[in-house]
Amino acid sequence: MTRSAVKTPFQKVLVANRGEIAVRVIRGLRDAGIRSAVIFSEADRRGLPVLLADEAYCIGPAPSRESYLRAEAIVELAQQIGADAIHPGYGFLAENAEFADLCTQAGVEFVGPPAAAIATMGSKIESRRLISQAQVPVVPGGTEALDTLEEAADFAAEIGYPVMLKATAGGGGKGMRLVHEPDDLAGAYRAARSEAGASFGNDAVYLEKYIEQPRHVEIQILGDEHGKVVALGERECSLQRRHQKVVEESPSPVVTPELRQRMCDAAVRAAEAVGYTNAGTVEFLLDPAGEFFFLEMNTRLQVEHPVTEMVTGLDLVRAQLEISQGGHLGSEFDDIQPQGHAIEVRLYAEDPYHGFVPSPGTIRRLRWPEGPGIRTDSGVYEGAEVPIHYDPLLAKLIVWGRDREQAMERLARALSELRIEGIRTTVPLFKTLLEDEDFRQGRLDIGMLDRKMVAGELAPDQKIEFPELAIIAAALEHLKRQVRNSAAPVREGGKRDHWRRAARQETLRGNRWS
Ligand code: MV4
Repeated sequence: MTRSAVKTPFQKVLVANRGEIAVRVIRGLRDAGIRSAVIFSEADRRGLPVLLADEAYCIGPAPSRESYLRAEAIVELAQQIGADAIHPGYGFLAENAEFADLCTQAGVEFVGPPAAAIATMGSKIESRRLISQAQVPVVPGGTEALDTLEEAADFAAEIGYPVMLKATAGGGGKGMRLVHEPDDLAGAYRAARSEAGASFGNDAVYLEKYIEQPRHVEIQILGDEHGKVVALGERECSLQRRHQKVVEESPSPVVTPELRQRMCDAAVRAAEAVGYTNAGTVEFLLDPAGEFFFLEMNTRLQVEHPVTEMVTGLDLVRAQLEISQGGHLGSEFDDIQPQGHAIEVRLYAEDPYHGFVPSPGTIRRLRWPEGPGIRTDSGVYEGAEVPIHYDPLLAKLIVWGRDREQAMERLARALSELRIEGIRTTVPLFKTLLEDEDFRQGRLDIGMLDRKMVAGELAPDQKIEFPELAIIAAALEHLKRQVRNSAAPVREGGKRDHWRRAARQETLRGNRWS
């Protein structure tokens, strides 16, 4: 990228985030030779970002409202320490138009799009209007708020059931209701409005046709401040639960070069329609017939940006920084084609087999996988505390292979090397997922993970690798326990389960730490 003469280069940037994304941005800054400063809450005093940044400033107590969300205090801090810009990461203040505005007013560059673009994309009906005018296919439905139940009923009858009620201020599934038939509309309409009101302080809702069994495919875009917008290909993000993505990959197993071109062109038109600059993501639903529809735009760097980095060779944080310093997107960003295949799995401090309840605590042992095609983006280290106050994403494991098969092989290897002890994580889920035939074949849709979890198809401990060893180990374990508990009677029920569990534990013990 070439620099503009208008803006002065950054010397110091304040990272207004925590965890793995703060670490990612700090790394980008160091590569670019820019000094990094990071904010932290009292709960994150010993966090990895604090260790890695050049400067670190406590911004308040643990609750986000009193720390990472203190817009004014963060901007003031940036001014005090002489930071030229603020990088918001994702979450917290990243998609807050007022915060972006506040930065600009204070003469601190906001590393992200203009406040107006954030605001426009924050309104679902406004963005649908603008974007359909730009010849981007949007999900069939309305572009007006439905003020009465009667209006909603008339419009639903017109577009045909099933329909989806959505909050105009929404996103992320809040205030959203699926309605299969006219009899269910009244209840859903009331529920959607009250949930929207409670969540967004705005209870306006509109209607869309419901798209069945779609995939979630999104396009990464970059826009510079001189009118150039480029698209960097897609990420397949269908594997999610409750609007929380779990696995992402690029390219999508079903996107052909021709479809990619059309989706990329549509994403560029969507970004241009709102005067977008910096990094952004245009989300689409891709239906089983191969038709795609604009869903919403995320006006930030996303969690899953590394899969795009792995297949394009680009550094998106670096690109963001260059764009914010007035840089031009050069020809190296033109006609990007994915090279090989990347898969990311999100390592959450959550127990996937108990409703994904958060599992905070101390990471007692930690060993990252290494070797060809492996990347870990982490916010933790051995001995670190995982606080309860924030999103439980610990790290992301990203693998690259020449094709999807090799990426899956390497993911299996990486997961077999990875050890995280002391807290529960989503790691065992990925091991079973890699053995799932639908996943292996790339047969994904947005409901797949929930269906398989409910059906118990991704349950752990489905196979014992060395049956003979396991039986001997189990017998030993059983005898030990019988001796230990000799006063207590051996329970009859669940005996087989107990044996299997003991066998499993004993087998695993054999190949633990050196
Ligand atoms: C939809 C849809 C089907 N049809 N809209 C979920 C969150 C919000 N961003 C939009 N969402 C959806 N909108 C129509 N007309 C299905 C979803 C949806 C979804 C979308 C993307 C990724 C995961 C999802 C999980 C459930 C529902």
